[in-house]
Amino acid sequence: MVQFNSQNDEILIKIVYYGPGLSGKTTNLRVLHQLINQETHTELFSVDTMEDRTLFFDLMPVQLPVSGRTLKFQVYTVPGQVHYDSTRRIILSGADGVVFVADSQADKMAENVESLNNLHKNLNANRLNIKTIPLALQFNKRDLENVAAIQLMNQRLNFRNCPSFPATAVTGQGVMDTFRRVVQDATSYLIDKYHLVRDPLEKERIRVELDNLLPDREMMEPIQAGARLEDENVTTLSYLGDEGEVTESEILEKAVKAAEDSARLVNEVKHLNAELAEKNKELNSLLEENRYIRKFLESVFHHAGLPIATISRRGIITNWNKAAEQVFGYSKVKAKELYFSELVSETSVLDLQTLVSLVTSKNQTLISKLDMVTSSGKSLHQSCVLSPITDDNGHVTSITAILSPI
Ligand SMILES: Nc1nc2c(ncn2[C@@H]2O[C@H](COP(=O)(O)OP(=O)(O)OP(=O)(O)O)[C@@H](O)[C@H]2O)c(=O)[nH]1
Ligand SMILES: [Mg+2]
Repeated sequence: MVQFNSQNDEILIKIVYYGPGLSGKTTNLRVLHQLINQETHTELFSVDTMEDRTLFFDLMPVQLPVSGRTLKFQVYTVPGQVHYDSTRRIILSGADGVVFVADSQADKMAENVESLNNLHKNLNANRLNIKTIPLALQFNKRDLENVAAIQLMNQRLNFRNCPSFPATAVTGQGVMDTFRRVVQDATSYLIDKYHLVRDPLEKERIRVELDNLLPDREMMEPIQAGARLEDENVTTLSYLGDEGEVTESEILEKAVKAAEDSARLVNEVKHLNAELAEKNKELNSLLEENRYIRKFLESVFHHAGLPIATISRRGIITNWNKAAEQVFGYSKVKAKELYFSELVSETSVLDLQTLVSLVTSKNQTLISKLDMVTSSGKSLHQSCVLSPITDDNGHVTSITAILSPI
């Protein structure tokens, strides 16, 4: 189902993990999720599980920026249990690469062979060819005692000499090797098939970049055998459709579509949350800066050697610093009950009114001389700087008065 979006150079590639029940397909995805999630923060979705048996599918979208393009891998597992054949067929539709996870235990060989035949049949049903589709084999559970020899597994299962990997998925061994190979093979197969890149050097660059993006690093914690999916960082989804008169395969197709939509939405929400957290961080640092500036201005205001007052549009004193308390003899509390004009002698009241209306209407700073009076009635000849304080719309909301003796 490779899809291209030429506008933003996106290539969508579908990889399916196939194999008999309990062979370790879901475990592979859980390990990949742990290893890849560190950089890509991708989500692992599990749609309908029961006691850790996949009933529908698991899906892990992996987005890798490679050589100016975005490669979007949709990595699926199918349910291995024999009776979920139609689900397997539908999930396989449009696959661009397959990993066949075989169970290495000697007594599971017949199930492996049956599942491989089933893969052949279902690929055919989707008009895909098992002889040409990018395919990797994984011989899993090598840690167990009763395993078949690798040579025998290759003889019985590797019908076309495709790459095969021994693995112990529960501890992560072999998981990334298998994935890296199918990613490389599917990508180069599609690039060649659709002539997406013609320059061989560019192709090689893509191969190297993909290899670097998928390094074989250590797992953080081994997956516990039998650990429930819900215990981990896995989003479980259920399909609750309104089926009506439709066939089984229509229901399944609808369900796959619905689950994919849910998975996409959960991913979008996750990214939006991450953006929101980033914005919050920015906001917090702005708040911190604002707090600092405020403290700085408060300190300048209170400790300035000159009397400073702020005056509301109605002329009432709204703030009053220490120097003003000392020079005029009014405490801050008392001053805030006064009109600024009460500090001005009768001869200067008209001058003050003119000054205030000019500062307010013209939104500009003015300097003038005023005769003022202290609380004890003493006259003070002062130089007064009146400056407007405006809101975000440029409207003057109050005035600052800075006084100094002449
Ligand atoms: N010993 C051992 N157990 C493993 C290994 N890989 C997976 N298992 C266990 O095998 C069981 C089945 O693994 P899953 O990953 O759920 O198998 P599955 O292929 O997804 O099974 P279905 O969803 O039923 O098709 C779990 O208990 C795993 O812990 C392994 O490498 N070694
Ligand atoms: Mg499973």
